[in-house]
Amino acid sequence: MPRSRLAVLCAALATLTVLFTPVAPVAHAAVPPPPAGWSLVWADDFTGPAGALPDAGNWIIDTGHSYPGGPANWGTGEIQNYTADPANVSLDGSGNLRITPIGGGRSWTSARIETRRADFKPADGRILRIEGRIQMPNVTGDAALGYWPAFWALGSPFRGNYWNWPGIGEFDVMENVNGLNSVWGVLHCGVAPGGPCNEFSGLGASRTCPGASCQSAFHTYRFEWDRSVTPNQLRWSVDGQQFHSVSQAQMDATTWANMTGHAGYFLLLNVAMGGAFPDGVAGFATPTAATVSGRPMVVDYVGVWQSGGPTQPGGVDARSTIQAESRQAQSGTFNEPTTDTGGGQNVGGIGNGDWLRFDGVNFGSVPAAQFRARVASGAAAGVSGLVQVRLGSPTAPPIGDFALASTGGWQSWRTVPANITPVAGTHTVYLTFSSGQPADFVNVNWFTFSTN
Ligand SMILES: [Ca+2]
Ligand SMILES: [Ca+2]
Repeated sequence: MPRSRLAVLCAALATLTVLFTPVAPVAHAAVPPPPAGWSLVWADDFTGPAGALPDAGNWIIDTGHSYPGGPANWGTGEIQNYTADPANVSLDGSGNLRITPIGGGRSWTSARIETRRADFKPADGRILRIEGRIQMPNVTGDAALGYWPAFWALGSPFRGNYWNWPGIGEFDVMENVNGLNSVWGVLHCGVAPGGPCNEFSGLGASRTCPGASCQSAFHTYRFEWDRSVTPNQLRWSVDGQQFHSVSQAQMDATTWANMTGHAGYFLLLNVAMGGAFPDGVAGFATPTAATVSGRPMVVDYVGVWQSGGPTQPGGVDARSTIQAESRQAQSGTFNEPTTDTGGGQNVGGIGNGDWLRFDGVNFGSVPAAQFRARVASGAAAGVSGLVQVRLGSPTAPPIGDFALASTGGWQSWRTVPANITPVAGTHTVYLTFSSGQPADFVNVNWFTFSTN
């Protein structure tokens, strides 16, 4: 629920005379492949027949004037009735989604959709990129009064609660009102009114679209949540040009944790009509009798990517779940089926002097200081040993270890943590096993590393 904001800036922008050369927008582009070292998390290219609703496997269509039991008028004062009518929301048959407000006076319909997935969040030490290629409704001046297109994200705890905004967090990747040639990027957090995000305005910035106007052409709107730097950072850009950022250091730890510590975010696309933001910028109630019907927001694709992953063939992300049986080399062990959650195999037959080798384990630029392994043991009473992590050689000094005795059975699994000497970059990792007695003492299903 984007809110009114940045009144001074808005007033200045509202009086700008905008000059631009119309450029025929490219109608359709494929979802970009991941940059080198990145991976695709999720995307929708909006491919399908003209008139079809967006893929129900990806999207929930919100209808009416509020969530069930949620704030009236979606919490923003917007006046439209959202529908699931293809006239308001449908594919165009050329690889785009169209969200189209229809109406006049104070009676309007439009559409709002949100992703079923609500877990968009960067892994520890990684960057999450949320991006959409969008042409705003192609309408300006008095005819555009009240148009409020948006591409944004809400923290997953909002779904089903509807009264915990803004603590759960809101990232406005792209917002625009009244047909102005400007994109707003805004963070909402903390408490309202006031708080560390200066609600109800939020922490925002805006700029004109590069080249052709926001209304006359597609532009690429991007938000990044960067957990690879300390302090963490949020960044907004249009066509690759950054225009806003917020640092973790700008707010207290509790506010940041409430905004980022949950399961992640879901994404929304909508075109509202009227409400606090367009009214505040216009200085009067919108829409008006001059507002025209039927100008769609056109969305070519929405995609989510994450940085990290293997940096060499056969390598692996240190922060992923690394299966023990995927080792490139070993000594003294065997693979066997496991009944642990997720199935697959574990490594068994592990005793003193055995080892497993993993090539190209990428820890990234932020050092990992924690090791966790999924282990089980059916060793006899009094039998125990050490699970050790070493870099580069099975005889290098261990960077961390933990001791294990019987867990109650060779398929009785538990996840055991250990501190390690912080490590960054890409390494060959050895798990080595040490015991003062000859009997096997541990099975390993998987392991992983994290910052702390
Ligand atoms: Ca497309
Ligand atoms: Ca396994």
